[in-house]
Amino acid sequence: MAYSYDPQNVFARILRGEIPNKTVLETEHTLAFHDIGPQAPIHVLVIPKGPYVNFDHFAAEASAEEIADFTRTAGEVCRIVGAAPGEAGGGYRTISNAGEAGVQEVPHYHMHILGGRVLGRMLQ
Ligand code: DGP
Repeated sequence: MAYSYDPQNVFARILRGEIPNKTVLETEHTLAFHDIGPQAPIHVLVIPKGPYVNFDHFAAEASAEEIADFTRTAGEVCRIVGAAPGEAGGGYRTISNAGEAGVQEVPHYHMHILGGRVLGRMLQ
């Protein structure tokens, strides 16, 4: 499948430094920052720096190094923001919306990390 990446999407602009962000953690291949419209007390977005539109694009075309970096960074973010399940009030949910059915707003792959309160049982 051929994926088409829009370099003007808002996360590409954040990565280029054209739009400010509240960074939680940055590595060689990954950036994690607070969501502009948090849906929970903890709401962090984790994005690869590479031009991938969604999870299946990232999974298909990112290098093993990028995937490992992304995964380890996301896990580290959970600990940094106090959402790791072993901590008091800890626990979190990860979500990645893709495409029309997933109601994806920004066409640059991102993982939402939500926590800081007891989340609803159902996905919406
Ligand atoms: P979605 O594509 O539906 O998975 O969600 C995109 C998320 O990106 C949404 O929760 C709001 C967030 N967002 C959109 N624009 C900005 C921005 O300029 N800065 C930050 N930090 N977050 C943004």
